[in-house]
Amino acid sequence: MGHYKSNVRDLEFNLFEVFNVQERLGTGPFAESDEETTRGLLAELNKLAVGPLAESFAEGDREGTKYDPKTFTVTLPDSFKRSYQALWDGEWYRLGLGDELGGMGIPPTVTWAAAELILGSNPAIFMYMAGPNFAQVIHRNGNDLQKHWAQLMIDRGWGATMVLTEPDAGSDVGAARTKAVLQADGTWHVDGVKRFITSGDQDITENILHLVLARPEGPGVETRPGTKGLSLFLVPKFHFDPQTGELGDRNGAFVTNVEHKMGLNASATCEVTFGQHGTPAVGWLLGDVHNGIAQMFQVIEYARMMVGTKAIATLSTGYLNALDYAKERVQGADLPNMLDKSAPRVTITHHPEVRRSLMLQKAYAEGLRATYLYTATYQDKIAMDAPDKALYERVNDLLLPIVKGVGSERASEQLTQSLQILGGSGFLQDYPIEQYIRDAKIDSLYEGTTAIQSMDFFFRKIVRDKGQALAHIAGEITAFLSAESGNGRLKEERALLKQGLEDVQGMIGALIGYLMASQEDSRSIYKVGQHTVRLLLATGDLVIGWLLLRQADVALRALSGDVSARDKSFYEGKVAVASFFAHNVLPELSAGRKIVEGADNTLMDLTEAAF
Ligand code: ST9
Ligand code: FAD
Repeated sequence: MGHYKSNVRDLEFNLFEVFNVQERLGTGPFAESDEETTRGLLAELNKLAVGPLAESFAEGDREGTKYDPKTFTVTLPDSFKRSYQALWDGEWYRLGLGDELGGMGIPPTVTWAAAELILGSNPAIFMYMAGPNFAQVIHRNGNDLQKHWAQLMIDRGWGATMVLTEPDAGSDVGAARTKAVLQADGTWHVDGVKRFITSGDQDITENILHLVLARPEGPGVETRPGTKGLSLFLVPKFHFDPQTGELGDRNGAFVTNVEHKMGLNASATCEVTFGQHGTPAVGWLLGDVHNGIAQMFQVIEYARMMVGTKAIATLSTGYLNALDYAKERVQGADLPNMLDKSAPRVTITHHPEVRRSLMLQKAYAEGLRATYLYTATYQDKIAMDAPDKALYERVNDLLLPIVKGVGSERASEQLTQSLQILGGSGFLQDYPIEQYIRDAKIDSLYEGTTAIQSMDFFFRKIVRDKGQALAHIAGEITAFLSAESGNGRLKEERALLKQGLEDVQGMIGALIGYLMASQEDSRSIYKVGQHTVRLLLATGDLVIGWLLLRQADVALRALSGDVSARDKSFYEGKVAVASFFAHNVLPELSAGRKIVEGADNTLMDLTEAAF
């Protein structure tokens, strides 16, 4: 058996029993899809994920990428390349594409469910396959010729990168110094050093198109500071015939270093130097407009959803590996018999602490899966041009930092608990969890650290939005609370959820109060800054608690009818995990609210020397 333990049953439960994607299949942009083919698609991809894709997961880590500074090139392990090829040959890159570029015509919920299988099995493969999706952004924003290039990228299987970060411009993208100088022929010469660029080079695709943020200059070009002064340039690794895509000379974008990392070692993280090795790095302005940061955010939104889903996928396989181990490992006596030295030894699933930990891992793995799929339901509605599309876009925007920020933080935290279940064995490379932890840690760092996600969540997605998207979600939770069902079985849990909602609303109220007060006393905003991560995580817990209870509701209804023995256990697990989370996690939100309401600035008054 390979390392990857997928959970197709839970994916299908979310899709068809909770979020009713079948109501959208066969309609509008998804006219060609139906339930049977969707289930078939997941089954087929699952076979690939647990087999050929998972096969190179450990070797990709141990062997890693190889960099040759003489030729500025990166090579990948052979086994990893075979896995990539299997995914490409199956045309799975079409999953996320719209019809105009040969997509599969399936809703985003199904796309992301499918993505989970790849991301849980071998996430670096998914990242190398960014070309078609980035081509879609080029197609959406490009001029007619660039739209054609987007199609070429897909037809010829090119790779792609997103190039923002520089040594002095990480979270603060607007500090970027890389410039692009306008040439007489209308092209631009990009000049600067970017670092930490994922898939900056590889030996699996014939060409790579870099999407580069740089500051434009030249005759008639206004140079502005900050993110709003950045434009987005298309900079190929090799020049190409604009009509046929036939490769030409090497362009001046060279990988000048590859980082040695804690994990995700099959994914090449590169320093890319533009125009400083004797060859100009020629670029083309995307869509002929200076609107770089907004264009790049179209890529970033995909990538943030991807990163959250990656973390959640890894947590799920970590939990399932730990569960399998715990069911086999015999150690110690059952607690009531602890004083009887000759009592029979039991599997560790009998120990209350092991059970508690496994149930919390299950809650976050399944609750976060429900969270990213719930988010994707809004992407379905957006794709369908639903009447309230503008609101749904805001709701999707509000949920993204939860998927990315909460998904990555909870995955890291809970994966260390998955490892703990294996005792000392968990520390060994004989089991995949130590690699999961190393590979998943990056998820709270790239695509905007958790601090950045939390500030985006509060300042942009709540305050600037005037709370509209937030009110929509609160309305959904309130509607659930008032729709009494489940024969009163979840009464206490609903009360706990109601309290959780009030606590999160209380936290937000307090933070808005500090923000308002900062108009008089500018230092008051520090009180907000100290607690945005707390708010993000608390809102995540609230959404998870709610979605688990929604699932429990569905499960209780299923249990009142005829179900197979296997389904009975599945549904009972759903009820149990929702109740556990409500009783063991949601009450913590009240403490969080107290802390936020009692915020002061002593932390900010302290001198650096006192730390
Ligand atoms: C990175 C890549 O880390 C790591 C992994 C790469 C993996 C690649 C492969 C991916 C494959 C994906 C495939 C998907 C496939 C799917 C299908 C699969 C089957 N939302 O607040 P302001 C815009 S890359 C939207 O003033 P500051 C907006 O235009 C590096 N737009 O910002 C705004 O203007 P306006 C990642 C937003 O203070 C403008 O920015 N690096 C949002 O100037 C200015 O906004 C980072 O992520 C948003 N949430 O700058 C940087 N926010 O206001 C992190 C801003 O008029 N840092 N805009 O609308 C930040 O995000 C900062 O907050 C900052 C601040 C840079 C935006
Ligand atoms: P910094 O911005 O220096 O942050 C350091 C610490 O300070 C963090 O804890 C951060 O949360 C905190 N901090 C910073 N600013 C604030 C603030 N205003 N308020 C509160 N806290 C703050 N970039 C690309 O462009 N393309 C890629 O493909 C890409 N892939 C990557 C792959 C890997 C493996 C890695 C490690 C990075 C990658 N990155 C990529 C870069 C990544 O997006 C950045 O590392 C990330 O945005 C953080 O920037 P930084 O590392 O400079 O940290």
